[in-house]
Amino acid sequence: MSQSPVQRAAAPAAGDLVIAQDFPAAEALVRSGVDSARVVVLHGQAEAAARQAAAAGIAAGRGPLPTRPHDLGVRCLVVVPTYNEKDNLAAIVRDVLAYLRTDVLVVDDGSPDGTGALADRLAAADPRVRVLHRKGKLGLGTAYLEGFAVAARDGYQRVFEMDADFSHPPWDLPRLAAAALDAELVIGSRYVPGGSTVGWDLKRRLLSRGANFYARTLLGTGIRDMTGGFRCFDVALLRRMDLAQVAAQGYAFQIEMAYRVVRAGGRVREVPIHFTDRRIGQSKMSPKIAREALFLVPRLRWRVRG
Ligand SMILES: Nc1nc2c(ncn2[C@@H]2O[C@H](COP(=O)(O)OP(=O)(O)OP(=O)(O)O)[C@@H](O)[C@H]2O)c(=O)[nH]1
Ligand SMILES: [Mg+2]
Repeated sequence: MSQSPVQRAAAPAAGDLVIAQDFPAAEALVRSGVDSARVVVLHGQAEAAARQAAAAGIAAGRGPLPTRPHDLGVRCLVVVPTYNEKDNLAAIVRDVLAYLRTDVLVVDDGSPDGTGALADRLAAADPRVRVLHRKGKLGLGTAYLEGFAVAARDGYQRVFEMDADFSHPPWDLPRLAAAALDAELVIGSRYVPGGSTVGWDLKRRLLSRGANFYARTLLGTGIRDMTGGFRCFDVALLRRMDLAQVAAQGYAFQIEMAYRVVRAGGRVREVPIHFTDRRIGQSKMSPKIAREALFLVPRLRWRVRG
C-alpha cells in the first residue's frame, strides 16, 4: 500500500542539521521538502552554540532545540486543551517553553487521569504556565474559545492552538509565530508542499482529505488544510469577531474558525508541517465529530457574513 508523501522513520541524525539564518529562510527550506525537525533557525543565535543545542535536543528526542526560546517580539499564549493527557503534558509544556518565548494555558476538562492536578503542579513551578479547569468534557471548541477570551482579556497579541499529544511538532511553533507577523491566521498545514501526515492509516487519511476537499469546495476559501488544529491567531482580529456565534466542536470548529477569519477579512497563511499521529494515550476521534463537520459546512455558507 502506498504511504503518505513523506514518511519519517526516525529522528534525523545531528549531522544532518540544516542552518537557516531566519524564519523566512527556514520556511523556504521546509517548503522545498527539508524536514523542519533538522532545521536550525539562527534568528540571532551564534551558529556554533545553536548547532550544539540542536544536536543535543535531537539526541534527547526533543528536536532541534534553540539555545534559548525564540522571541518574536509579540506576547504569545499557547492554548493546550487536555483530556487525559497525563503522560504527555509535562513534556509538551516543557518543549513549548523551550522553543518559543510564550505563556502556556492548559485547558483541562476534569480529566479522570489527573491531568488537571499535574497542570496545577506545572503552573506552580513556572509563572509562564497557567491552567483553566472546567467541569467535565465540554469539547475542544469551547476549550479554545475560553483560551481566546483569556488571550484577549490579558493583552496577548498572538494565541496558538496546539494539541497535547505531540502531533504538532513544538519546534514548528516559532515558524508559525514568525509567519503570523503578517497574517491574521497561520495554519500549520499538512496539505501544502512540504507538509504531510505521518503514521495515519488509509481510513484516517481519506477521512481528513475528504473533509478538507468538501469544506474547501463548499466554502471556497482556497485553504488547503481547513481542519488542521495547529494554528496561530492574531488576537486583535479575534477581538473584532463575534465568537459567541461559534458553535462547532471537533474538526468543524477548525473549519468554522478558518471560514470566519476569511469572512472577517483576515489574511490566512499556511505553513507546512509534518503532522504525526499521537505518541501516547487514547484517540478521541469519533463518527460524531465527522458528522458534525458534514452538516455544519453547508450551514456556514449562509450563516456567516463578512
Ligand atoms: N479540554 C478539552 N480537551 C480536549 C477535549 N477533547 C480532546 N481534547 C484535547 O484536544 C487535543 C486534540 O485531541 P485528540 O484526541 O488528540 O484528537 P485527534 O488529534 O483528532 O485524535 P487522536 O490524536 O487520534 O487522538 C488533545 O490535546 C486532547 O487532549 C475536550 O473535550 N476538552
Ligand atoms: Mg491528536
